[in-house]
Amino acid sequence: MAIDRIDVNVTSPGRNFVTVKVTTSDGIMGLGDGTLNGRELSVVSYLRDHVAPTLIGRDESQIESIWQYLYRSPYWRRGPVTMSAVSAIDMALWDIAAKKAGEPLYKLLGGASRSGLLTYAHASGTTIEKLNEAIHGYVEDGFRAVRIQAGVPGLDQIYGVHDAAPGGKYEYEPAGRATAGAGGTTMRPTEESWDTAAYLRHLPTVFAGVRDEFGTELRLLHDGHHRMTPIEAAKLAKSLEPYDPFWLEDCTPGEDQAVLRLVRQHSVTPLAIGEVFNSVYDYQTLITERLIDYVRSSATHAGGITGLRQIMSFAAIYGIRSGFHGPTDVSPVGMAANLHLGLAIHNFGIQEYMPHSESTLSVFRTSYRFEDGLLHPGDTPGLGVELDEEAAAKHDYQPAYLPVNRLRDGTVHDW
Ligand code: KDG
Ligand code: MG
Repeated sequence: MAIDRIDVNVTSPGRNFVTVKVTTSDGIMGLGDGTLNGRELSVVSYLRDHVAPTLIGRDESQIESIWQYLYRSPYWRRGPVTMSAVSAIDMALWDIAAKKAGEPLYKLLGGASRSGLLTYAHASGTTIEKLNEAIHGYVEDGFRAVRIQAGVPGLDQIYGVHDAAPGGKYEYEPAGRATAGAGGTTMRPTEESWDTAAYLRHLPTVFAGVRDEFGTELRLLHDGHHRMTPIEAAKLAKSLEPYDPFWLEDCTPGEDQAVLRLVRQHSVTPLAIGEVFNSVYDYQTLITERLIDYVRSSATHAGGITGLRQIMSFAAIYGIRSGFHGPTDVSPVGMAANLHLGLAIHNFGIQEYMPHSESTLSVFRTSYRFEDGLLHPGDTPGLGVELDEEAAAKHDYQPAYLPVNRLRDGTVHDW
């Protein structure tokens, strides 16, 4: 059998998603997620103009061969746009293979290594009290791990910090949508203020406040969002040690792998990095020198199931575990791909889970489930996600950009 059609769906039920639909000559359909937050249309063009025409007529069961073809054929290897497109096709081909086998995808990846995936939620609050309120909501829902982000006195809006909606849930999407102005649509990433010194002083008090309220058992994670210099990151990692963090994520910009040596020299706080990475080569120094403890990539940005499995096999040799990226800009299709792989690999660590909005879940129907702090991909053949195209068509694409921290004391100060 062969690939007969490749369609690219763009929909915006609350936020933008790019989904590939591959249809085979015997009528089986597979879905793949190629959503790249803030750069969605680049991936759409890449898929429609440069990938789809080259794959029609190929044997859809040759997943590894097609992955290598898409990786090598552009000449320009890697990069987020290319790899998001590769990811989408790869996931769709695995979805098809599992549907043809009549099995949930994890069974084709070696079968379940565990009964469910330890999961962490996103809790945040502008104050420690509000943060604790949000954490209580997640603990009541059964979460055994939470990522904690809090406001810093003296700073206004902080990336990833938002007070929970009534009921304790966090539905914050940091990408700002375009606003219509007199001259048309205004769209540019906003430049926000930041002050690392204030943050470094405040964060240990946040951890102390949460530990006071919840004790020692709850796993606490924190995301530094690439904002620190190496020595600042080392200082933070060391100052959090008394509160036993599960991990400190993106403490420095990930592209400079060697600086993690300095953080490691000063602290035993576990480190996680990689949500902006897209290939195993981005991890070469980090993994071989054991500079991280958790791989943060997702199937959506790191080359699908095939690319992410490559990274995790490499990491396994060095005792490094997974912590796959699962914010709302990874679509339910990408989330399902993460879950199937996570259930199968033996070096699984934890899975991030920021549940999608009702609007998103009315477009994407999922079979994965959350019970007692654990996620499971479900047992529907394939990835277990359906795209309701009629519902998707009701949500037109809306440009949206993530903000950037650049300003300090009213002037540009890049980190
Ligand atoms: O698109 C950006 C988000 O994916 C990112 O802000 C989420 O840092 C993030 C996380 O750890 O989930
Ligand atoms: Mg992150």
